[in-house]
Amino acid sequence: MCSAGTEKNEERYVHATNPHLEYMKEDFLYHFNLGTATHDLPAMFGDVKFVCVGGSPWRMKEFIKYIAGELGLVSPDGEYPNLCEETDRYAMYKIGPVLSVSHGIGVPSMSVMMHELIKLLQYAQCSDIIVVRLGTSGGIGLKPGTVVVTKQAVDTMFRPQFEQRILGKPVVRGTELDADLADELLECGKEHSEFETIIGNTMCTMDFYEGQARLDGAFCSYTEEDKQKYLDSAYTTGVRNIEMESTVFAAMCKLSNIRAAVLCVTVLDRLKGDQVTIPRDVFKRFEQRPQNLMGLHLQTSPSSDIGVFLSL
Ligand code: R2B
Ligand code: URA
Repeated sequence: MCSAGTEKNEERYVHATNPHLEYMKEDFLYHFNLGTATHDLPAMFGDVKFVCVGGSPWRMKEFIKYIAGELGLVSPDGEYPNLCEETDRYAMYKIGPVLSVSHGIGVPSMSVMMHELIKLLQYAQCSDIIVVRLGTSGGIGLKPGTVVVTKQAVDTMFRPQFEQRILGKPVVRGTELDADLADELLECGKEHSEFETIIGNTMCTMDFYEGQARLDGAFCSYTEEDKQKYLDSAYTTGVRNIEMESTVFAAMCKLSNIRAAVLCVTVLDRLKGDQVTIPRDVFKRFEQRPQNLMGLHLQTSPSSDIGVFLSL
């Protein structure tokens, strides 16, 4: 049904490559509580062009309210219902062509959400989709509050790959992101002089504590010097921030023919410490920064041309 066109002027469809899907009479997206038999997915989501994903349900609701305001699409009753009704696994909000979805913490949570999101976009016959992860991260050698546009999502050995165990065997997938989209987001960053936006590699880990070389977890088998050496070597290979979802996110977008980017604000400098102790109001200000860049991108960048989608 959906082809994976990538030529210029050719529509680029979302491509869930699983051959078994074709033989399923219906598909229930369990963690979204949405299904092909129970919901008219093309009617609900067929106009989606931009999907923003982020860890927290609250932040993703704030994002849709913010974007609605920026695009002049404020809902008449001021309400933004959660489209994943009666499940608290993930939250999903929509305004015009923009969908906002939470993904929780870590690779497994992101992976489950992405399987269902990719299928949903395919069932809704969406094309020319852009998906951006808006998140928080620990910076390396950066002033807290800096926004990092991910150049390459790398694993804990600084390789641009994601390893998944399938049928008990390792399967390695590439994590390339869309370079043009990253450049456009970086350009948007230049419009915001109150904080810095840079491009660099993002290291994705399976854990917040030992996985990110922290000294303040419940367990720790290495010294402060070991930690510093590891973070220094990460920096040397181009890593500028650390978070917990980028590699699987990038790998799954690549497999399904979706243009994708990762945009994370840093909430501390890991060369200076491990604990995230910035005041709550500063944190809230910081976490709005990736949203602000996305808002600007939607209004101004060549990939977005939101005006075209709004007048469809
Ligand atoms: C960044 O922040 C979260 C951990 O605190 C995690 O989801 C991530 O990638
Ligand atoms: N999120 C992470 O994964 N690591 C940090 O240090 C901060 C936020």
